[in-house]
Amino acid sequence: MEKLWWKNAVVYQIYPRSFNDSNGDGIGDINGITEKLDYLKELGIDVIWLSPVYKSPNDDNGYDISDYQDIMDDFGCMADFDRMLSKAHSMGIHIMMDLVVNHTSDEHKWFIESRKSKNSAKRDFYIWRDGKDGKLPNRWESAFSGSAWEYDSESGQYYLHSFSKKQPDLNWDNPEVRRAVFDMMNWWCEKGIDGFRMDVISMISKREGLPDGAELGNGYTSNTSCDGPRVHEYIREMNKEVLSRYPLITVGECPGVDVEAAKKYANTDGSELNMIFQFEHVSGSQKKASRFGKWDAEAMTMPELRENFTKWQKSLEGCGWNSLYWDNHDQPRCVSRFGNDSDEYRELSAKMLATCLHFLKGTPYIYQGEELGMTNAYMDDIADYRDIESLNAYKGLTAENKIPADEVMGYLRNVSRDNARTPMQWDDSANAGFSEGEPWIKVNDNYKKINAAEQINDEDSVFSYYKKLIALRHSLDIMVDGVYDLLLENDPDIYAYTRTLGDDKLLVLCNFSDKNVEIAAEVKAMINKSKSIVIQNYKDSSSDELRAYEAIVYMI
Ligand code: TEU
Ligand code: CA
Repeated sequence: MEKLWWKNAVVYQIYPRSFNDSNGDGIGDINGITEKLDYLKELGIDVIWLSPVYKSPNDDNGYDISDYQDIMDDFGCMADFDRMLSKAHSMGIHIMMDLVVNHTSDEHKWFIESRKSKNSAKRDFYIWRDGKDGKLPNRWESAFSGSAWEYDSESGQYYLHSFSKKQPDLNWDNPEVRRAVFDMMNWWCEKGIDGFRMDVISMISKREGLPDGAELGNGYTSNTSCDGPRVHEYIREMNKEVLSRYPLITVGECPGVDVEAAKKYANTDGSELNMIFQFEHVSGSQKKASRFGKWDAEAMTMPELRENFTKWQKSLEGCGWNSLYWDNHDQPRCVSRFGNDSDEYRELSAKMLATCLHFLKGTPYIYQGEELGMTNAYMDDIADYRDIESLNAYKGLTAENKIPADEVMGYLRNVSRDNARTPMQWDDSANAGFSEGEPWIKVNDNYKKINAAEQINDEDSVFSYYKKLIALRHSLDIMVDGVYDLLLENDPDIYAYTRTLGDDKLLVLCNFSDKNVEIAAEVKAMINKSKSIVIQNYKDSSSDELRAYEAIVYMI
C-alpha cells in the first residue's frame, strides 16, 4: 500500500517566485515557503509540487536550468532547501520536485561544452543540425514563437530549442544523457524528496529525421516531438534506474498525449509513471477554431468539459490513474476561465468548480491561490507582463501578424500565464503580504477582497470549502476508489455524475450556469432517496432545482 499512497493524496503546486518573499527583495523564496508550511498543513494537503528551484538564468522562470543540483540565487541556498524539506517531512507533507529534462539552460555546463565545437565530448548531448540549402533544418515553431532552431556561429550549425533559445533540447537518444539525468534524479531521491513532476516528458523522444508537423499558417509547422517512438523505452529505463527504487509520486506533463497513449504512461503495473497531466481540457473549445493557437481560443464549454472528463474517467478505469487539475502556472485562473469571477458569483463558482473536480477519480492538484478563488489579473499594459511566452507572442502577433495591440492585449488578459503568476494574496496589507519589497510582478488589484487572512477563519470561505474537500478525500474511500458514471449527459447546465463503491453511491451535481435550473426527474428521485448531504456550496438545498453555480453532493 505504501507504493500507492498517492492515490488518496492531494497535491498543492507552489510557484516559488510568486508564493512568499521572506527577505524583501520582491521575489518569493524557499524560506518564504517554510514560513507558510503551517498554512498548507491547515489546508490539509499531502504533497507540495515545487516548480523549479534550481540554478537558472530565469529566461523561463526556472524552467531553464543551469545546475540541477544547486539552488537558484533568487530562492536561497541548499541549506534553505534542506530546512524546508525537513520541516515539511516533520509535518507529514511530501515534496515533489519539478524535473525539467527535455532541455537545459544554454548556461548549463553541458551546453557550454557542447557548443564549443563539433568535436566536443558533449556535442551529442544536444540536437545539432546543419541548415538545408541555406534554410533551417526544419520548420518547427518554438512554443515561444518563432523558429525552434538557433544558429550557432561558433560551429556553423543550428541547435533545437522547442521552447526559448536559451532552452536547448537534450538528446535523449544519447545514453550518456540518460545516465546523467538518472544520476541527478537519484541524488535528489537520496536527499529524501518524495517525487517528480516531469516537465514535457512526452517530448523527450524525437522522431527520426525530425519531420515537420501540421502547417500553422505562419510559415512554421507544429513540433512533432510529442509521444515519440522511444518515449516509453526511456521512461521505463528511468523507472528501472530511479523511480522503482523509492516510494515516489510521479506525474508526467504530457502535451500531445491522448487517452489511449495515457494508458501506457500511467499504467497500473508500475513500470512507468503514476499519472499524467493531459492537456485537452485546457486547450480551448473544439467548437470554434482559433486563428492564433491558444491566444484567441475560447475556453471549453461545460458540455465539452463533461465529455472530456468522462472520456478520461471511463478510459482509465481499472487500467490507469488520472491527475485532476484546473489550474497551474501555465494556465489562466479557473474561476475566470470556467467559472464566474464577478463579486456576486466568484465564491459560489469557485466552490462549484472545486466540487466538480475533487469528486472525480484521480489525484487532485490545487494551484497556489486557487483555494482562495484568486482570479485572472487582467493586466492591460504589456509593460506589466513578465512571461516570455506572452511577451514573444505580443511581439509576433503585433509585428508579423499586424494584429492591433489592444486585440492582442485582450488575448493576454484572458490566457497569459502571468494571470497565474501574480503574487499569492496573503492579507490586505501592502503587496498582499507577499513582500515588503517591490514585487517582481504586479499584485492583483483585488487582493484586499481576496486573501488568505480573510478566509482562514471563515467557515464559508473558498479556503474552508477546499479544506472540507481535502478532509473528505482523506476519509471517504468512495472518493478514491468509486467508479465514475455520467448522468444527464445532455443537460446544458448541470454536470451530474455518480461514484459507486459497493453499496455506496455519491451523487455529484454542479450547475455551471448563473441561472436557476430544474433537476431532471431521474435525479430528483435519487435525491429523494439520499441518506445525507456530503457537501454543498449553499446553506440549504432543493430536490427540484439548482441555483446559480450550485454544487451539492449526496450520499445515496
Ligand atoms: O510547459 C509545457 C507546455 O506545453 C507549455 O508550453 C504550455 O503548453 C504552454 O505554456 C501553455 O500556454 C512546461 C512548463 O509547465 C512551462 O512553464 C515551461 O515554460 C515549458 O514546459 C518549458 O519548460
Ligand atoms: Ca525573496
